[in-house]
Amino acid sequence: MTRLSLRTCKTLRYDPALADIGIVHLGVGAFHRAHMADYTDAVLANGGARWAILGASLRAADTRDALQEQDFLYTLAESDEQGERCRVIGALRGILVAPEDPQALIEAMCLPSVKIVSLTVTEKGYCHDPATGTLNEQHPDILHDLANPDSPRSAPGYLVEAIRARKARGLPPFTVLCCDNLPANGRTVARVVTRLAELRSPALGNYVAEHVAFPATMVDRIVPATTDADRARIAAATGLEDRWPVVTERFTDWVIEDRFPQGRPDWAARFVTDIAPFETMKLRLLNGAHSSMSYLGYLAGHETIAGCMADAALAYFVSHLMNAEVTSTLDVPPDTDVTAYKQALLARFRNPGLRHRTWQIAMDGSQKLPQRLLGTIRDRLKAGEPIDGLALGVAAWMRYVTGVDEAGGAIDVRDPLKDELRARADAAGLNAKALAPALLGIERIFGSDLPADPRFTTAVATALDSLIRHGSKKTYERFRSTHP
Ligand code: CS2
Repeated sequence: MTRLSLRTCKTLRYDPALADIGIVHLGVGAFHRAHMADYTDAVLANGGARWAILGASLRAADTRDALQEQDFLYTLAESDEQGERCRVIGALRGILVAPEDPQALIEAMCLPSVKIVSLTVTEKGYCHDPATGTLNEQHPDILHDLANPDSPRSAPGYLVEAIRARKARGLPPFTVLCCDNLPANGRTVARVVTRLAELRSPALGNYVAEHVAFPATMVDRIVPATTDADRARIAAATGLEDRWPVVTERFTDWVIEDRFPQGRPDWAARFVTDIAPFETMKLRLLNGAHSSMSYLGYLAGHETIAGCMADAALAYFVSHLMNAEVTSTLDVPPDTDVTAYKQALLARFRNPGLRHRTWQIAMDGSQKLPQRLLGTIRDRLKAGEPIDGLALGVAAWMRYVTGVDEAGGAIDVRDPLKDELRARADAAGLNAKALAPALLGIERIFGSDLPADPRFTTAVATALDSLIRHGSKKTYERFRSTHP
């Protein structure tokens, strides 16, 4: 079958070869390719020829290897209940594999045409402490980057070195655009990067604090990992072989704090001055539901989110969580109908065209729980309100990270803290009274306040006890009858 490439693709509305690199993007995974690259593709098609993207992978070469022979074009397959629609995206003009040549990436970040360095490196890619949002100064990659500043490994290490190099060359800094689901993502990344710069030299720290803009964003699009079945189906639909297409939903949303001193593309996003209400609503309703459902669903044997939603008791739990426990903590964004937002979310979760695996969402829970569940729990406790559903989500994470499923099989737990989680779980044994406090003792996740609040510790231990004794399915079925 003919391979997708600039020569064979007949549907691109512009010539990507004529566009300048205006953006360097760190972390060219499926999410970026389905989200920011899609918005940028529309800008290029509308004549915004200064804004092509040069991607970089900070770890693996697989995306570059798959895409380079197809001139970095790829198919975006968007689905809703009406079916799937395929489009070719041309915004990505190359991919550097950072570990192969760290200097090449720093040079790219120093191109005078580059005005923005954006990131989707996942929560753990910022080497921060999730409970406090500060740089983890003992992180092995940070220690490495301080010892070898011109050949960094971490995203903050690349940002700091490139900002320093641009300054030394008399070039203005780029704007740093975080597109990960971190709480207060602009401010958090600013804090982490400024601290790393300061550890290199106080003057560099001051320069970052004074001159680099870190606008916050709320990003939203569900993007499951691509499978071979997706590749085959998309090739059959388009008539062109694409080694790494991306599958997503029709829905997409992007809210951006409009602070770009060096200019920005005219993305069809929503530009606002205060991002916080948008971000909190999305992290707590969408991602909070996603994480809770992924742990409970995985334990109950559900492979996908659509499968979880087809289980009436689990779907009930998710609605209850949103309506009875999360909504009261939100400061609803302007012009937003939160009831309609929740209804749309449930429909998105049910999308039969997406095989979004519970195992994929369950990854990196230690980095996700604080902004998805724990902030909501803090607000509910402050207001003296019940947290049963939220506590069940946290308990399901605890049951999951023991690494042993309900049938005694192994769970492939992926998490930067997985060794610590496993060691604590093994020492405690499958006993809620020991396991809950053992895991709640990880201050980097839970801080020091939550483990000291008996309303929280009791709710989590009670839910965990039920998960251990009766299994996940019986536990959320019982939840439905006790929380009408
Ligand atoms: C998911 C998110 O994998 C996960 O943790 O919750 O990637 C989610 O699909 C996106 O944030 C949706 O915008």
